[in-house]
Amino acid sequence: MKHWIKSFCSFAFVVLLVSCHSKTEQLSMLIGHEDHYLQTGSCDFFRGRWVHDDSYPSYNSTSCPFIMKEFDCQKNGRPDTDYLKYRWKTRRCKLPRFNGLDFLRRFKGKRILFVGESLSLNQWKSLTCMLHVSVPQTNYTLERKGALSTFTLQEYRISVVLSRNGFLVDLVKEKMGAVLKLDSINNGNAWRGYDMLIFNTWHWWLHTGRKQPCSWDYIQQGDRIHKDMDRLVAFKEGLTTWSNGKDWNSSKSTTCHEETKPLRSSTYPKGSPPAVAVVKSVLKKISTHVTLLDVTTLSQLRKDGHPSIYGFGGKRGNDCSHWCLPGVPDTWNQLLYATLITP
Ligand SMILES: *[C@@H]1O[C@H](CO)[C@@H](O)[C@H](O)[C@H]1NC(C)=O
Ligand SMILES: *[C@@H]1O[C@H](CO)[C@@H](O)[C@H](O)[C@H]1NC(C)=O
Ligand SMILES: CC(=O)N[C@H]1CO[C@H](CO)[C@@H](O)[C@@H]1O
Repeated sequence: MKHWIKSFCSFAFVVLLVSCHSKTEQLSMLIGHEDHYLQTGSCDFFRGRWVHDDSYPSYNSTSCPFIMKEFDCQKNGRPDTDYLKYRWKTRRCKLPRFNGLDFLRRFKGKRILFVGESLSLNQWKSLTCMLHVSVPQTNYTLERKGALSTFTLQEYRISVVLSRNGFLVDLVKEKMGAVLKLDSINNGNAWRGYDMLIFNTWHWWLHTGRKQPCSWDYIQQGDRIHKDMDRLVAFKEGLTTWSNGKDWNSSKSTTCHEETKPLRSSTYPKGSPPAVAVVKSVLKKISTHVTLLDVTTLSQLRKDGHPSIYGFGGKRGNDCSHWCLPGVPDTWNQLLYATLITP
């Protein structure tokens, strides 16, 4: 267990592929076209810096009854609180503050699906908490069926759903073992019928076969079966399959421990993980309503935002992959909201 967590930490790069697609004209207009993916309107929401703001956090974890233990760093005994008080400040333009009530009114009747691994869980949980605290008197339901978790606010007929899926492309159990099929995406059938899809994949691609219970033993590329291959190449291929199939996409990453302050700069000294370039190159080739929520850099700057020893598993865990809530994923959702409401 300990060993697994360690490798998890050293592979802390993650690409949060966020893409939105929708059946409705209103949403497609909001989301725009392919050349839109790096910038929204004239404002690039993804460049800026973190500034101290005493009006943050925008909610207290105690007011979100369904927050998960692994993200509730304050409850888990994290002694410092400064990390809660940062706001993402964009260059040259104003980023709208997240307004849960406005979100619920605009997207009344919509079904929103997050697809991905545990960072999707982190973002999904953040969004459901942010929506709940904006209408605390409104009844909600939360149910889990297999890999699907659904948060519903009946009054607004809105569902925010999480589908746990590490690779997007298919992972199939065969006689020889679990095969990751770079060319196959039957998974995608389950994504139909949603109004908005938000994808996130990457860090599972870095794990080797036996380390993870839900990982692969072989990778299949066309007719060829590989015991292993260059992960970035595999990632690109899987992503291309996904981009040919349905709708999606964005990015995000990290490393931590005893970090209580963000980096003050607006760029990350070590640059972006190579997966980001892969995502951008795949995205360039696609033409539907996909927006990249390019949150990699802004998250890399927040080395203070991880649970470290105040997450799942406590001192033995040292989680440098996920994020405390309230925290950085709230900003991803603020950016999602800003992207959706900006013409
Ligand atoms: C959250 O609320 C609890 C209980 O009201 C309070 O003790 C705690 O200080 C609050 N945390 C923050 C960060 O404001
Ligand atoms: C919320 O649920 C409770 C218990 O099921 C019910 O009594 C109440 O009327 C509901 N409130 C609203 C606003 O629907
Ligand atoms: C899987 C998926 O939706 N891929 C989409 C990615 O975006 C490209 C461009 O929008 C679409 O063509 C794909 O359908």
